[in-house]
Amino acid sequence: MLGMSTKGNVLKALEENKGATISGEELAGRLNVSRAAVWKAIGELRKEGYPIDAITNRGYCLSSFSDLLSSEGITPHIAPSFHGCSIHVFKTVESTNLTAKKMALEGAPAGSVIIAEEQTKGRGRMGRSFYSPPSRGIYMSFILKPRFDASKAVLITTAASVAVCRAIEKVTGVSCSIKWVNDIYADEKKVCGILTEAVTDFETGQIEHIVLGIGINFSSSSGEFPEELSEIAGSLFPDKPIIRAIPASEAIPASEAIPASEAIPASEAIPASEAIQAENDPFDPAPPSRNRLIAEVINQVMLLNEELESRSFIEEYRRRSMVLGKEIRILAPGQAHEPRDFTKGIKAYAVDVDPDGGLMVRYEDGSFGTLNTGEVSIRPIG
Ligand code: BT5
Repeated sequence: MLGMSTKGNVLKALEENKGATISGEELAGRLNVSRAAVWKAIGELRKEGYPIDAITNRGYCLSSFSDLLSSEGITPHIAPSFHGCSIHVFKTVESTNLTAKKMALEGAPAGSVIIAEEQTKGRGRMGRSFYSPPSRGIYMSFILKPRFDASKAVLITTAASVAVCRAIEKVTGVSCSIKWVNDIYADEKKVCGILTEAVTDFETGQIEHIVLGIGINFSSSSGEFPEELSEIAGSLFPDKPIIRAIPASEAIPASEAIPASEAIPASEAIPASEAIQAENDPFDPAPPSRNRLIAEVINQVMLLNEELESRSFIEEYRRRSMVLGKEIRILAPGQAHEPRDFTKGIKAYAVDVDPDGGLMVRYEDGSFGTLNTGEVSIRPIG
């Protein structure tokens, strides 16, 4: 992980000016380090895989196609009111929910967010697994403190579903709907799953923290999913171009001195205020980065988490629901593994979503019932 090192600071400055050129002189001045230190940091970042162009007489430019996860790349997009969130980015973990639970028990505060490039044991509900390949997805877990009656913690999942839809739409333009209770669909394929878990105090038995885990398929192509998911899973950018990787031979040796051609007169330095943000450039072919989407998920989740009690998002949840007004099958947990078999389960009609996020259904005999989070899986018919 990058700390507050020169490398981290250089990365932060490049991420803030992604797609634009910033001179070595400007970087050195801003960070109060030598040009040589900047040059060395650029070399290290390139070795880590960051596509950074060094443009003679102008400076450095982080390609707008760069898509490596880092807190430096996420933070610039976090809304000011949530700058208190502490962001932890890992390369590989078993499950970000597991790491978050451990960190919560060790005292990590509410508002901490744990993010990984890859999960080796990504988890779904009821012991199911969540396919979590490197570079292609977003795997993140929030440590949250339940603000009120913990039995209403299910509302966190409901609110998070709405928050993730808003974030995806805002950043990528891909429209999303929600399959009760925690699946997000785009183009009839599942692009996101949410797993909420409670962290209980061992001694008191009280719920101390809620861990909210969100997995988003970002750029897997349809052929990349394992066979058993090929019918179910989709991603936001199935045709996303691969980032330009810089061959190792081009990596700058740390020992290399600054070439004379690199000396940029101060007058030519591009002021940061003039740097173009890739996101605002309609001609920029680069799709939004995972860092950008992660930041927006944080913004939207934290925002709705403050409004849990008012249930302001329930109406939007209903509007985004894929199942309301449809005939559904209510499957027992074991049956949920057989997605294509619509003869199984109990037939019902999805009537409404209640203020606590429960699904109100009408059974074939005309009786009504409310399904609560985690009890069942459902599949819309036809
Ligand atoms: C979920 O469970 O969809 C919740 C997934 C939560 C994943 C996040 S990632 C960050 C955090 N850390 C974790 O370890 N987990 C959370 P469920 O509704 O039970 O759905 C699981 C089912 O979805 C599987 O049985 C598969 O059929 C399907 N599935 C597995 N991987 C998938 C993927 N990548 N995309 C779409 N569907 C998938």
